[in-house]
Amino acid sequence: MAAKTVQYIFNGATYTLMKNESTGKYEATVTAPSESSWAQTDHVLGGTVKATDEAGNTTTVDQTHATLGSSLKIRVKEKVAPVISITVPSSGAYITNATPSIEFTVTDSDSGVASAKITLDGTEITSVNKTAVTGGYKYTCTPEAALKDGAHTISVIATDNDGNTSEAKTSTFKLDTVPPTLSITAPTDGLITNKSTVTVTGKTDDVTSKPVTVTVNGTAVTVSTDGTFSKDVTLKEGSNTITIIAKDKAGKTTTVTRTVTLDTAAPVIKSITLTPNPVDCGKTFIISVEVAD
Ligand SMILES: [Ca+2]
Ligand SMILES: [Ca+2]
Ligand SMILES: [Ca+2]
Repeated sequence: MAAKTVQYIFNGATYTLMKNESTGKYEATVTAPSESSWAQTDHVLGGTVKATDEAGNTTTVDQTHATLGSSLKIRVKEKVAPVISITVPSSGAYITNATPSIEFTVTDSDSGVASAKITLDGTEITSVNKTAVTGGYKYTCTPEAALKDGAHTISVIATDNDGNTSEAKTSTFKLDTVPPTLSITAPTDGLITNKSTVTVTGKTDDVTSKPVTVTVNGTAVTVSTDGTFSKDVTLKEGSNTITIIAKDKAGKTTTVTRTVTLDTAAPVIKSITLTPNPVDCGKTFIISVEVAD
């Protein structure tokens, strides 16, 4: 006797199987769900097969069946790799800490993140903290040894629970722990002048993060490609402090100050005394002058 109907109930749909005359088996073509089965019990989807004969007798087998149940379990895998975002240090950043915090996130919208691996300049960082965020994890770590000044590259790859591995995501940043050089060629410190304008000239440089910006008393000045600069400063009568600050792209600064005194008032001769007066021929007398300035 042949079965009258054979049905497959799977993922909320019922399929009627057709008899393959060459094999005698009942078959149907079934489209797998659009989502991974990772979140299901044992990471698989089950199903039910129901066979009915002409007399109306029905046999039902589902995934709990002792011998056939395991044959009904199917693993459904998605194909989209996890998404990686390196947040700190961001690509192109200039930093001043030789053991910086590194942060990145890995998310996967379906099967979920299984693992992530970070390398710094090609060497894996093995001590990484992980906290859950929506759709994945945030990872934090620090370099295992202090970094040298210059460029460094972080690379992260990740794999989801369905075995999809991302392309490597990289971030290249620069460490700069050394402030810029700054030499002031004029004016000399302590200069006293009767000219109300003094020209500040100097030169700056930085090993890691040129170009350097320079301010004179808070005003930005133009720095040539060779690092030289020149800026006229108007002096007030009396003592003037000129502050020159050089700053590299990492934010490291070097400050030089110059004190310049402007004195435009000529001395005043207030009194002149000749003593004794009259004086005897051939004898000495003293001249005494009172000057104010
Ligand atoms: Ca995925
Ligand atoms: Ca620097
Ligand atoms: Ca004077």
